Amino acid sequence: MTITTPPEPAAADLVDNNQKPVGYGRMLRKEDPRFIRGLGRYVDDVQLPGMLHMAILRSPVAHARIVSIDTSAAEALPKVKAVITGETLKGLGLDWMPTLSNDVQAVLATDKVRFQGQEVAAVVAEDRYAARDALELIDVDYDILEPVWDVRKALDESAPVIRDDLEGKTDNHVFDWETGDKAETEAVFAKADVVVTQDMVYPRVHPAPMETCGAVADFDRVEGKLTLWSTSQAPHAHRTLYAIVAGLPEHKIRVISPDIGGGFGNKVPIYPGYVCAIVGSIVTGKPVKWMEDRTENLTSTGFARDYVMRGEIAATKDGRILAIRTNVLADHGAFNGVAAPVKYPAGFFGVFTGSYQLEAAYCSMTAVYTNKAPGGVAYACSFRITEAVYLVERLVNCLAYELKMDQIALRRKNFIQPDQFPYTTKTGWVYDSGNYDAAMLESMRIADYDALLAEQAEKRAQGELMGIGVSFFTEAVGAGPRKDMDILGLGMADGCDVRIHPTGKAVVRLSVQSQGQGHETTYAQIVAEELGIPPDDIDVVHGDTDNTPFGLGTYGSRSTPVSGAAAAVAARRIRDKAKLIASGMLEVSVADLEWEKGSFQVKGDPGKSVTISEIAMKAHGAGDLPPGVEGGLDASVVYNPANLTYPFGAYICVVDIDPETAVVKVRRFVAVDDCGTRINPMIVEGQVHGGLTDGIGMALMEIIEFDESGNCLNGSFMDYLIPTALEVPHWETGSTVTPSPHHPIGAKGVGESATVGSPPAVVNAVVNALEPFGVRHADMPLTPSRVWEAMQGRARPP
Ligand code: MCN
Ligand code: CUN
Repeated sequence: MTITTPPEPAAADLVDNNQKPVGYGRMLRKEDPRFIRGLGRYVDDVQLPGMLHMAILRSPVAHARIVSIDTSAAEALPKVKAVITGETLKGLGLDWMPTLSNDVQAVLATDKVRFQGQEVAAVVAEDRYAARDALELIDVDYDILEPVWDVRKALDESAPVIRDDLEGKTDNHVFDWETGDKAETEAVFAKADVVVTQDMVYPRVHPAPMETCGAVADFDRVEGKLTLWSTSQAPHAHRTLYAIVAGLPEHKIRVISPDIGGGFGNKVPIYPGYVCAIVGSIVTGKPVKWMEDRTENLTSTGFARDYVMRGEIAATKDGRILAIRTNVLADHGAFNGVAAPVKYPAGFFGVFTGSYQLEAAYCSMTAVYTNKAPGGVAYACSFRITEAVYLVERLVNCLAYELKMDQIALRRKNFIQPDQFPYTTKTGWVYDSGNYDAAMLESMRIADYDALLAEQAEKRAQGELMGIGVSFFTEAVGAGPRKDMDILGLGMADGCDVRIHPTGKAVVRLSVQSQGQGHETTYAQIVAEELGIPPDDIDVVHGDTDNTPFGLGTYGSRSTPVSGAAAAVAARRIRDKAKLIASGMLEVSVADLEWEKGSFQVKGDPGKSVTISEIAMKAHGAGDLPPGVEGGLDASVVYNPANLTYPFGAYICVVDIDPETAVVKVRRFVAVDDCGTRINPMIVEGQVHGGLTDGIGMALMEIIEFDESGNCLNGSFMDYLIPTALEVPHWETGSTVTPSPHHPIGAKGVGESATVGSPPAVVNAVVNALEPFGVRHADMPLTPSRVWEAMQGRARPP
């Protein structure tokens, strides 16, 4: 077995935190000293005087009418301070709340429960134990209804109507959506030599962040001010929604998201628990803490995927791809709680055209309600690009299988070429920049693709099951241009304030919010690069609506494309102002000054210069500034991106399958990512490592399933398997750099790239290994039993 170790970073690439001044490079994370010593401050670490604790009673059944709720025994428990039901909330107009996609969701059920785990009542007590004990004493009489658990039957005439709360609703239909040109696509399919059709399922999975969701609500009756610590990826957007929903004045709400133990999209929605904690605090006049347990997180919070897809690909017999067509059935659970820009009911699934030049493309989709938890957009999904990339990358391999063509050769023949960018796809997306073949070739070089093919031929001759799987993805991240992207009417711009103190130290305030991505480091690096101030002298503040500019938060890998751009532009504005001040200090005209990282110097006389800290002192200090220049050295930018950024990558996965047990072992994984300019290559690699691990999890073991009664079968880590160090190989990462032409520093987002790109590579590898059995497709998760069934010619959908 050969495992290649990636080359050590070149010395020039390594950045010492103390080396001054510095900018981009492999700087160690500024947040790590606190995290690795257990000194992070998470929501559950918040302790306030007199704080009470809340627990939530959840429905044990998937679908039932609520006949009655008796809370008297619970209320009689000595330590119990309040029991809240849907009826309590109804009095406040809070029994239903809007979701992020213009649906409504029950905060606490009043009429029916619509999924197992749905919130029914909340108890506020002196401690967590008493609150939990009290839950047992609440008596709910349920009239059980037939559940809709099979998405394929949700639209049957006989299916019970889940959302009878919606006026005039007589079925379980959520929306229909289409993109591309149907007639044109039909015409291209009609003339194609080869058409390959494949049904595939992207199963329901869960982001399962290490920290579950929770909140501490503190309503100050004197000030009339609500402070809410919550596990939120979007504190500003949440605050605005609380203002709108609860009718609280927005300036009297402060949302703080302290350290977050992983989000992965799970912490984008507003959950009933947050609202109940707020109501609990208003009712009791005391701070109220609510933290979910693992089962609550897995069974009731934002899931991901759950797409049943039919894909069709049309090509010439020599492997020129002509068109792709797909029909999707989307399971949205009991409430449409998808968090995507409102114009995009299916998120950015529209990029299912992939990285290829097509003559036509068309997609139609139907979304339905089922008796399952709401969600849909989560788990590093890039707004459903995970599903899109899986579809197209599986289809390309099905085509390669039918044409008996090499999977890489087929891709290379069809790539969009460098001189075609900006490239408008058949579904209307404008890819900003790319050099796909370069990334593909780099992945082949690292993997030594020819040697792998030779090894596979040898192993096959001996009856061994070795598989090689390739995927190539293009993502669309950085939502987005406010002319076409908003969430509930809030434009998707994000902000950054940069303030330079008199002594030259800086504070950077961001509207985006880190959940582990290293923002405290990388935003300091962006400003350091622009201003020459050492990153250790730059503090990054985020996750507090009272202390940061408004913006829509972190998801869809949008922080770097949006707030990252804002930080660079703000720093440049400061540099422009610093130049004016420097010209006064040096008594030369602005035209005679040149910027040397960290100082302005007189052209041709480097001895005459002023540093950025000298300028900062002057900006705040005594004496006149040049005419028209105000004191201080601050800048504030709200960035409206011109376009999304389109990172891409080439992945090669090598698996071995035990022919006796059907256990899949991922032996090698090569990932070449291109996210344009890399601010901190070490952090980028960390993001990629995490995403690749996600990909192995989804491809091989993760699934949220339901039985015929609508019971969730994966409510604990005993039943919801996630990958550990044992299942993942030594990652072999590489890079190419194709800057984004419209981003001020040429950076593209990367946080979700590997989660998006890796599942098809793993599945392609497993299916490739099973080629001797005549297997063209098998659905995730490729557990030993599913692989075994595929080997017996009985591949089954989940
Ligand atoms: N970066 C860089 N150079 C680039 C691009 C990014 O150095 N060209 C750095 C950024 O500065 C940032 C990190 O990489 O520190 C990720 O940046 P970006 O791609 O902009 O993504 P976001 O910061 O917006 O993070 C969101 C993304 C999403 S949507 C999910 S889901 C996910 C992911 O990040 N959730 C995560 N990665 C995660 N990593 C951790 N540890 N925890 C999560 O919850
Ligand atoms: Cu879709 S998961 Mo990330 O966008 O927070």
